Amino acid sequence: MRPDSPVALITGASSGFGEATARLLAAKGYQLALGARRLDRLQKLSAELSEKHGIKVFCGSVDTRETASVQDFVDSAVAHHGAIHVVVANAGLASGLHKVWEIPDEDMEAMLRTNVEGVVKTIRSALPHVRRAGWGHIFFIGSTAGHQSYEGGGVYSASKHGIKALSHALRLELCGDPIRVTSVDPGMAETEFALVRFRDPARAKALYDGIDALSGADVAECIRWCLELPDHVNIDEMIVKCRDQASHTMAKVHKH
Ligand code: NDP
Ligand code: 8X3
Repeated sequence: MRPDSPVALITGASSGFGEATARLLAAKGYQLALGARRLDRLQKLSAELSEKHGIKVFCGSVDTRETASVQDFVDSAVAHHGAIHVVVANAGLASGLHKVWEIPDEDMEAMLRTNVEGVVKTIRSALPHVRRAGWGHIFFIGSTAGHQSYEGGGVYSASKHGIKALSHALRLELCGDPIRVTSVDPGMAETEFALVRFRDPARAKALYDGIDALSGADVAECIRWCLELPDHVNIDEMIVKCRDQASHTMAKVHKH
Protein backbone atom coordinates (compact mmCIF):
# COMPACT_ATOMS: atom_id res chain seq x y z
CA MET A 1 0.00 0.00 0.00
CA ARG A 2 1.17 3.50 -0.86
CA PRO A 3 2.29 5.23 2.37
CA ASP A 4 1.23 8.78 3.27
CA SER A 5 4.80 10.14 3.12
CA PRO A 6 6.88 7.83 0.94
CA VAL A 7 10.67 7.94 1.18
CA ALA A 8 12.40 8.81 -2.10
CA LEU A 9 16.10 8.09 -2.54
CA ILE A 10 17.62 10.28 -5.26
CA THR A 11 21.19 10.06 -6.55
CA GLY A 12 22.74 13.06 -8.26
CA ALA A 13 20.65 15.40 -6.10
CA SER A 14 23.28 18.13 -5.92
CA SER A 15 22.31 19.57 -9.32
CA GLY A 16 20.01 19.40 -12.35
CA PHE A 17 17.27 16.77 -12.54
CA GLY A 18 18.09 15.26 -9.15
CA GLU A 19 17.91 18.56 -7.30
CA ALA A 20 14.72 19.58 -9.11
CA THR A 21 13.11 16.23 -8.30
CA ALA A 22 14.06 16.62 -4.64
CA ARG A 23 12.43 20.07 -4.61
CA LEU A 24 9.21 18.87 -6.25
CA LEU A 25 8.82 15.70 -4.18
CA ALA A 26 9.52 17.65 -0.99
CA ALA A 27 6.66 19.99 -1.89
CA LYS A 28 4.45 16.91 -2.33
CA GLY A 29 5.28 15.64 1.18
CA TYR A 30 7.80 12.93 0.30
CA GLN A 31 10.67 12.29 2.69
CA LEU A 32 14.04 12.34 1.04
CA ALA A 33 17.40 10.57 0.98
CA LEU A 34 19.70 12.67 -1.20
CA GLY A 35 23.07 11.53 -2.51
CA ALA A 36 25.91 12.95 -4.60
CA ARG A 37 29.62 13.63 -4.12
CA ARG A 38 29.23 17.35 -3.29
CA LEU A 39 27.97 17.07 0.26
CA ASP A 40 28.03 20.83 0.89
CA ARG A 41 25.36 21.37 -1.76
CA LEU A 42 23.23 18.53 -0.41
CA GLN A 43 23.43 19.86 3.13
CA LYS A 44 22.25 23.28 2.00
CA LEU A 45 19.38 21.80 -0.02
CA SER A 46 18.37 19.45 2.82
CA ALA A 47 18.23 22.26 5.35
CA GLU A 48 16.13 24.38 2.99
CA LEU A 49 13.65 21.62 2.13
CA SER A 50 13.19 20.28 5.65
CA GLU A 51 12.59 23.79 6.96
CA LYS A 52 10.24 24.82 4.14
CA HIS A 53 8.14 21.64 3.95
CA GLY A 54 8.53 20.10 7.41
CA ILE A 55 9.77 16.80 5.98
CA LYS A 56 12.59 14.48 7.07
CA VAL A 57 15.61 14.72 4.78
CA PHE A 58 18.74 12.57 4.96
CA CYS A 59 21.70 13.49 2.82
CA GLY A 60 24.97 11.67 2.33
CA SER A 61 28.06 11.82 0.22
CA VAL A 62 28.07 8.95 -2.27
CA ASP A 63 30.17 8.01 -5.27
CA THR A 64 27.86 5.71 -7.20
CA ARG A 65 30.81 4.09 -8.97
CA GLU A 66 31.95 2.55 -5.68
CA THR A 67 30.08 -0.44 -4.26
CA ALA A 68 30.97 0.27 -0.62
CA SER A 69 30.04 3.94 -0.92
CA VAL A 70 26.63 3.11 -2.38
CA GLN A 71 25.95 0.43 0.25
CA ASP A 72 26.91 2.81 3.03
CA PHE A 73 24.66 5.56 1.61
CA VAL A 74 21.67 3.23 1.31
CA ASP A 75 22.23 1.72 4.78
CA SER A 76 22.44 5.19 6.30
CA ALA A 77 19.28 6.30 4.47
CA VAL A 78 17.40 3.28 5.82
CA ALA A 79 18.77 3.86 9.32
CA HIS A 80 17.44 7.42 9.10
CA HIS A 81 14.04 6.80 7.50
CA GLY A 82 13.31 3.13 8.23
CA ALA A 83 12.34 2.42 4.61
CA ILE A 84 12.84 3.30 0.95
CA HIS A 85 9.89 3.41 -1.45
CA VAL A 86 11.06 5.37 -4.48
CA VAL A 87 14.48 5.25 -6.13
CA VAL A 88 15.54 7.83 -8.71
CA ALA A 89 18.81 6.42 -10.11
CA ASN A 90 19.74 9.68 -11.75
CA ALA A 91 23.47 10.31 -11.12
CA GLY A 92 25.26 10.39 -14.44
CA LEU A 93 27.28 12.38 -16.91
CA ALA A 94 28.74 12.76 -20.36
CA SER A 95 32.48 13.31 -20.50
CA GLY A 96 33.75 14.96 -23.66
CA LEU A 97 32.58 14.51 -27.24
CA HIS A 98 34.99 11.94 -28.65
CA LYS A 99 34.78 9.73 -31.67
CA VAL A 100 34.69 6.03 -30.77
CA TRP A 101 38.28 5.47 -31.89
CA GLU A 102 39.61 8.53 -30.08
CA ILE A 103 38.05 8.40 -26.62
CA PRO A 104 40.52 8.40 -23.71
CA ASP A 105 40.12 5.67 -21.07
CA GLU A 106 39.36 8.28 -18.43
CA ASP A 107 36.25 9.61 -20.22
CA MET A 108 35.06 6.16 -21.24
CA GLU A 109 35.39 4.80 -17.72
CA ALA A 110 33.73 7.86 -16.15
CA MET A 111 30.62 7.35 -18.30
CA LEU A 112 30.36 3.57 -18.19
CA ARG A 113 31.13 3.29 -14.50
CA THR A 114 28.74 6.07 -13.47
CA ASN A 115 25.92 5.72 -15.98
CA VAL A 116 25.73 1.92 -16.06
CA GLU A 117 27.54 0.40 -13.08
CA GLY A 118 26.52 3.20 -10.71
CA VAL A 119 22.86 2.75 -11.59
CA VAL A 120 23.05 -1.03 -11.09
CA LYS A 121 24.82 -0.55 -7.76
CA THR A 122 22.20 1.94 -6.57
CA ILE A 123 19.27 -0.27 -7.48
CA ARG A 124 20.97 -3.44 -6.24
CA SER A 125 21.49 -1.90 -2.79
CA ALA A 126 18.12 -0.15 -2.51
CA LEU A 127 15.73 -2.73 -3.99
CA PRO A 128 15.60 -5.15 -1.01
CA HIS A 129 14.34 -2.24 1.10
CA VAL A 130 11.74 -1.26 -1.50
CA ARG A 131 10.50 -4.85 -1.67
CA ARG A 132 10.29 -5.00 2.10
CA ALA A 133 8.28 -1.76 2.13
CA GLY A 134 5.64 -3.40 -0.10
CA TRP A 135 5.08 -0.44 -2.42
CA GLY A 136 7.55 1.31 -4.64
CA HIS A 137 8.72 2.86 -7.86
CA ILE A 138 12.14 2.66 -9.51
CA PHE A 139 13.12 5.40 -11.94
CA PHE A 140 15.92 5.16 -14.46
CA ILE A 141 17.05 8.33 -16.19
CA GLY A 142 17.85 7.32 -19.73
CA SER A 143 18.18 9.74 -22.61
CA THR A 144 17.24 10.29 -26.22
CA ALA A 145 20.86 9.12 -26.69
CA GLY A 146 19.60 5.73 -25.54
CA HIS A 147 17.39 5.68 -28.62
CA GLN A 148 19.71 7.16 -31.23
CA SER A 149 23.46 7.58 -31.25
CA TYR A 150 25.35 10.61 -32.60
CA GLU A 151 28.91 11.51 -33.64
CA GLY A 152 31.10 12.01 -30.61
CA GLY A 153 28.46 10.51 -28.35
CA GLY A 154 29.14 6.83 -28.98
CA VAL A 155 30.15 5.82 -25.47
CA TYR A 156 27.58 8.08 -23.80
CA SER A 157 24.92 6.60 -26.09
CA ALA A 158 26.14 3.10 -25.29
CA SER A 159 25.70 3.85 -21.61
CA LYS A 160 22.15 5.13 -22.16
CA HIS A 161 21.26 2.21 -24.43
CA GLY A 162 22.46 0.21 -21.43
CA ILE A 163 19.89 2.00 -19.26
CA LYS A 164 17.18 0.97 -21.68
CA ALA A 165 18.30 -2.67 -21.40
CA LEU A 166 18.41 -2.48 -17.61
CA SER A 167 14.99 -0.87 -17.26
CA HIS A 168 13.39 -3.43 -19.58
CA ALA A 169 14.96 -6.29 -17.62
CA LEU A 170 13.98 -4.89 -14.22
CA ARG A 171 10.41 -4.29 -15.39
CA LEU A 172 10.17 -7.98 -16.32
CA GLU A 173 11.90 -9.15 -13.16
CA LEU A 174 9.54 -7.16 -10.90
CA CYS A 175 6.32 -7.99 -12.73
CA GLY A 176 4.03 -9.30 -9.96
CA ASP A 177 5.67 -7.19 -7.25
CA PRO A 178 3.94 -3.95 -6.18
CA ILE A 179 6.83 -1.96 -7.63
CA ARG A 180 6.63 0.13 -10.78
CA VAL A 181 9.58 0.67 -13.11
CA THR A 182 9.94 3.69 -15.38
CA SER A 183 12.67 5.05 -17.60
CA VAL A 184 12.40 8.81 -18.17
CA ASP A 185 14.41 9.58 -21.30
CA PRO A 186 14.96 13.32 -21.83
CA GLY A 187 16.45 15.20 -24.74
CA MET A 188 18.43 18.43 -24.40
CA ALA A 189 18.03 19.93 -20.94
CA GLU A 190 19.82 22.93 -19.53
CA THR A 191 21.42 21.73 -16.29
CA GLU A 192 25.12 21.40 -15.42
CA PHE A 193 25.30 18.46 -17.86
CA ALA A 194 27.01 20.39 -20.70
CA LEU A 195 29.34 22.17 -18.29
CA VAL A 196 30.51 18.80 -16.96
CA ARG A 197 30.78 17.42 -20.49
CA PHE A 198 32.78 20.28 -22.05
CA ARG A 199 34.42 21.82 -18.95
CA ASP A 200 33.95 25.13 -20.80
CA PRO A 201 31.14 27.47 -19.61
CA ALA A 202 30.91 29.39 -22.91
CA ARG A 203 30.63 26.22 -24.99
CA ALA A 204 28.09 24.77 -22.58
CA LYS A 205 25.93 27.88 -22.74
CA ALA A 206 26.13 28.11 -26.54
CA LEU A 207 24.57 24.67 -26.85
CA TYR A 208 21.27 26.02 -25.55
CA ASP A 209 21.40 29.50 -27.11
CA GLY A 210 18.21 30.18 -29.07
CA ILE A 211 16.40 27.07 -27.78
CA ASP A 212 13.81 26.79 -25.05
CA ALA A 213 15.50 23.69 -23.69
CA LEU A 214 14.03 21.43 -21.02
CA SER A 215 14.82 22.36 -17.42
CA GLY A 216 15.42 20.18 -14.41
CA ALA A 217 11.92 21.11 -13.22
CA ASP A 218 10.38 19.77 -16.45
CA VAL A 219 11.94 16.36 -15.90
CA ALA A 220 10.97 16.40 -12.22
CA GLU A 221 7.39 17.01 -13.32
CA CYS A 222 7.51 13.87 -15.50
CA ILE A 223 8.65 11.85 -12.49
CA ARG A 224 5.91 13.32 -10.30
CA TRP A 225 3.26 12.50 -12.89
CA CYS A 226 4.39 8.87 -13.20
CA LEU A 227 4.38 8.58 -9.40
CA GLU A 228 0.94 10.09 -8.92
CA LEU A 229 -0.83 7.88 -11.44
CA PRO A 230 -2.92 5.10 -9.86
CA ASP A 231 -0.82 2.17 -8.65
CA HIS A 232 -1.92 -0.17 -11.45
CA VAL A 233 -0.62 2.25 -14.12
CA ASN A 234 3.04 1.83 -15.10
CA ILE A 235 4.68 4.21 -17.57
CA ASP A 236 7.47 1.98 -18.88
CA GLU A 237 9.31 4.57 -20.93
CA MET A 238 8.83 8.29 -21.40
CA ILE A 239 10.70 10.19 -24.11
CA VAL A 240 10.54 13.91 -23.40
CA LYS A 241 12.05 16.65 -25.54
CA CYS A 242 11.57 20.39 -25.73
CA ARG A 243 9.35 21.66 -28.55
CA ASP A 244 12.42 23.05 -30.33
CA GLN A 245 14.04 19.61 -30.58
CA ALA A 246 12.27 17.45 -33.14
CA SER A 247 14.86 14.68 -33.54
CA HIS A 248 16.66 12.61 -30.93
CA THR A 249 19.92 14.38 -31.77
CA MET A 250 20.88 17.92 -32.82
CA ALA A 251 19.86 16.95 -36.39
CA LYS A 252 16.59 18.91 -36.19
CA VAL A 253 16.78 21.64 -33.58
CA HIS A 254 15.01 24.96 -34.11
CA LYS A 255 17.15 27.95 -33.03
CA HIS A 256 15.14 31.15 -32.45
P1 NDP B 1 23.97 17.60 -13.78
O1 NDP B 1 25.40 17.63 -14.13
O2 NDP B 1 23.28 18.87 -13.49
O3 NDP B 1 23.73 16.60 -12.55
C1 NDP B 1 24.41 15.37 -12.47
C2 NDP B 1 24.33 14.85 -11.06
O4 NDP B 1 24.97 13.57 -11.00
C3 NDP B 1 25.04 15.75 -10.06
O5 NDP B 1 24.25 15.87 -8.90
C4 NDP B 1 26.33 15.00 -9.74
O6 NDP B 1 26.70 15.26 -8.40
C5 NDP B 1 25.85 13.56 -9.90
N1 NDP B 1 26.95 12.62 -10.12
C6 NDP B 1 27.78 12.55 -11.18
N2 NDP B 1 28.70 11.57 -10.99
C7 NDP B 1 28.43 11.02 -9.78
C8 NDP B 1 29.01 9.97 -9.01
N3 NDP B 1 30.09 9.29 -9.45
N4 NDP B 1 28.48 9.68 -7.83
C9 NDP B 1 27.40 10.36 -7.35
N5 NDP B 1 26.81 11.35 -8.03
C10 NDP B 1 27.33 11.68 -9.23
O7 NDP B 1 23.25 16.85 -14.99
P2 NDP B 1 21.72 16.38 -15.24
O8 NDP B 1 20.87 16.70 -14.09
O9 NDP B 1 21.35 16.88 -16.57
O10 NDP B 1 21.98 14.83 -15.36
C11 NDP B 1 21.28 13.87 -14.59
C12 NDP B 1 21.06 12.62 -15.42
O11 NDP B 1 20.27 12.95 -16.56
C13 NDP B 1 22.34 11.99 -15.98
O12 NDP B 1 22.21 10.59 -15.89
C14 NDP B 1 22.34 12.42 -17.45
O13 NDP B 1 23.02 11.51 -18.26
C15 NDP B 1 20.87 12.43 -17.74
N6 NDP B 1 20.41 13.21 -18.87
C16 NDP B 1 20.73 14.55 -19.00
C17 NDP B 1 20.23 15.26 -20.08
C18 NDP B 1 20.59 16.71 -20.30
O14 NDP B 1 20.54 17.17 -21.46
N7 NDP B 1 20.88 17.47 -19.26
C19 NDP B 1 19.33 14.65 -21.05
C20 NDP B 1 19.09 13.26 -20.82
C21 NDP B 1 19.58 12.59 -19.76
P3 NDP B 1 28.19 15.41 -7.84
O15 NDP B 1 29.04 16.00 -8.93
O16 NDP B 1 28.01 16.32 -6.66
O17 NDP B 1 28.58 14.02 -7.46
C1 8X3 C 1 21.67 14.13 -22.91
C2 8X3 C 1 21.05 14.44 -24.22
O1 8X3 C 1 21.55 14.83 -26.68
O2 8X3 C 1 23.15 15.66 -25.07
O3 8X3 C 1 21.39 12.83 -22.53
O4 8X3 C 1 22.99 13.30 -25.49
S1 8X3 C 1 22.25 14.55 -25.41
